[in-house]
Amino acid sequence: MTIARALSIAGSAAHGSAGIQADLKTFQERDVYGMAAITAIVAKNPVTASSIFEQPLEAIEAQFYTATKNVGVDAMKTGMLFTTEIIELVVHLLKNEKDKPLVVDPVMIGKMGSQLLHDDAIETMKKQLFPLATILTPNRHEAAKLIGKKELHTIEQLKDAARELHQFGPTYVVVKGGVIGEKAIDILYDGHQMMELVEPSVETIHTSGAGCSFSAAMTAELAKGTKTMEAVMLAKKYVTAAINHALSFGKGIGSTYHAAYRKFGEATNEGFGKKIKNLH
Ligand code: PXL
Repeated sequence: MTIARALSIAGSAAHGSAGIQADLKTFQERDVYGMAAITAIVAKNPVTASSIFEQPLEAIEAQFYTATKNVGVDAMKTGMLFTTEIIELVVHLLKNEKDKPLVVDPVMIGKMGSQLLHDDAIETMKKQLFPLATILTPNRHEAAKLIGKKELHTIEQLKDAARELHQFGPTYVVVKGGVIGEKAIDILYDGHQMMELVEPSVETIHTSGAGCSFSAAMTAELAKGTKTMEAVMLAKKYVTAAINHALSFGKGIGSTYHAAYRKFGEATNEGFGKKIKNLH
């Protein structure tokens, strides 16, 4: 049997909703063999301050080679990269796998406010990593910061940000707009066409891991050979279901439910905002 293989180079989120944990769960859900190179460990629960345990560069490099040389990859994704040194190493490593699709999720701040990327690493990420990306997937806050704006509020502002970020060299830009009015809107731009991906918004605070899972689902589809536009649209359906069936564990911001698309199928308008589940 053959199976598509995907590698995530990202942080470990001990709470299980985001980071490497979200990526591996999503790869599994999308029938892709998942691998991980952990850059840092974020140990927290949603109500306490987090600690970040950066991993040594040799450990990151060894994980990358284990995955790419012993197993092989069909697509890759980057998430939390934390420092300039880690970005420079990852850029160097990725050049060995240049022909493989790459999703770059420019993770900066966790849902509870932990800083997952040093401010002084932003320029290196823009200049060195963005040009390697097949898809660049900032959320609206990251997109604003990357183009030196305070916040992006309107769809037009999201589109302008997508145009500006495309200049750094990614093939596609997806700006994850989040909720705008009654809708969850993302912008997809390929340098020519601007598309709006629209789903009804879900009324929930339990969205931890949504961004990671969205970009991981894109990575899984690219690993399987799905064309980029279709990969993004399938990923949007996957993450909409995951948010629609979000999990609350009783404290703070809960988790997107990574298995929701498989278990409950495509989200519909019916019951939106009412499907918040508390399994514990
Ligand atoms: O949601 C962004 C994110 C990414 N990566 C790691 C995280 C988080 C948020 O908690 O911990 C490792």
